[in-house]
Amino acid sequence: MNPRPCLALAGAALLLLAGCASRRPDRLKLGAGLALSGNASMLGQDGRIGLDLAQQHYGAQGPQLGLTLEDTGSDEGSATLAFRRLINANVVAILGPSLSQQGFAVFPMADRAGIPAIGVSTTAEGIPQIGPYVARIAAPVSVIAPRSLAKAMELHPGIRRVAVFFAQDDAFCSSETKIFQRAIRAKGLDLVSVQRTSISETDFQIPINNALRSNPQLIVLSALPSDGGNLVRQLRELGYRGLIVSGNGLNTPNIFPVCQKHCDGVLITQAYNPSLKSASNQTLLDLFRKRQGPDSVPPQVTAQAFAAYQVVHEALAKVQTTLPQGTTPIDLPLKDLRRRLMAALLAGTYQTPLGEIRFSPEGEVLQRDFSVAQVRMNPDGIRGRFVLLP
Ligand code: 1QQ
Repeated sequence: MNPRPCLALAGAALLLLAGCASRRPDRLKLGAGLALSGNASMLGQDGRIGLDLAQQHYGAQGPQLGLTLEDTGSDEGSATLAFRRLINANVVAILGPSLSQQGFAVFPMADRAGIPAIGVSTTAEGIPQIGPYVARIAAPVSVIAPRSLAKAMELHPGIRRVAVFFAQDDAFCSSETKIFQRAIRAKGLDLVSVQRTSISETDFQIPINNALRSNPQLIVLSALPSDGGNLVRQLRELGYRGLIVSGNGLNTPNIFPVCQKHCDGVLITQAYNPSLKSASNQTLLDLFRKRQGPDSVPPQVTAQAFAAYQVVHEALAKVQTTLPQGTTPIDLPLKDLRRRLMAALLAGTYQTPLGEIRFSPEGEVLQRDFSVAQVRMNPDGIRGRFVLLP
């Protein structure tokens, strides 16, 4: 065999290798895992829009970020596979997942790998405590849930008899109902019925009839969008006329086609106020309206996903300021960069579309502004709005 071509080939390979070793990627990879399929995709799709808009706005500003988005599906198994792919892709941080039920499975993976993981809409108790690399942008159920109950009592002070429904096979619903039930008792109300449902059910005739036998004046739901939307519709179809308070699981306009005209009147706390006057909210509104139409309003999860991207971007920019001249975050070993990013993220204060936010040392979001909305459906019974109450 003539050694010449072999030598030439080996030389070329060496040159290629040297080239690869010295060529660093031109931007960092930011990972995201959201429920883009399955029941929870009604929430995940809202999040995806927020990430797309943030990528549009922040992606090209230094430090430049490329977004790698994976579909976590709506269960723990699919979320685990998605997070495994993100970890293997050497992302600098991960935004997501959509559901607390998934978060309890995947946050420990990110934490063990030393990758900052920022929950976008995971509100159950105990999420930030999973580990030092876990934080969340979504305010916890303990802060959110009592507000809608208080608003219901303000609107109808005569209410005494309250029934509760919760999906027993979802970590967020089980966590949220504990907060609701505690708040109901703390107000001296009578908890006349507690009905356990499932996120995979769509027919609630039996638990509804059970609850209605105790004549509730208020019904409080902890459910996800698909089961919860059906539950609201069937409560009305089976004759319930009283007030309905829903937890965070129905916090998306994507429930409107499910409960249709029967969504009207549902009370639900909002961690996002679209009419907030701030530069960052104006940025979100402008980008959202350009994409979805001039009268459209970003849903809460869209604003939360946008804010999650924003805090990572701003924390990376902060890391940049601590580096020697001529060095950028991408020059750091990834492990070191992730450690510095997490420390910077927890130390910062951020002006986001959710208002000013900070984090506790444990990674819990500290947010000041909340509102309670009431769903108002259009006469077509298909489209509607979350109207913020004074
Ligand atoms: C959670 C949630 C979701 C139901 C709302 C997006 O709050 O799983 O924690």
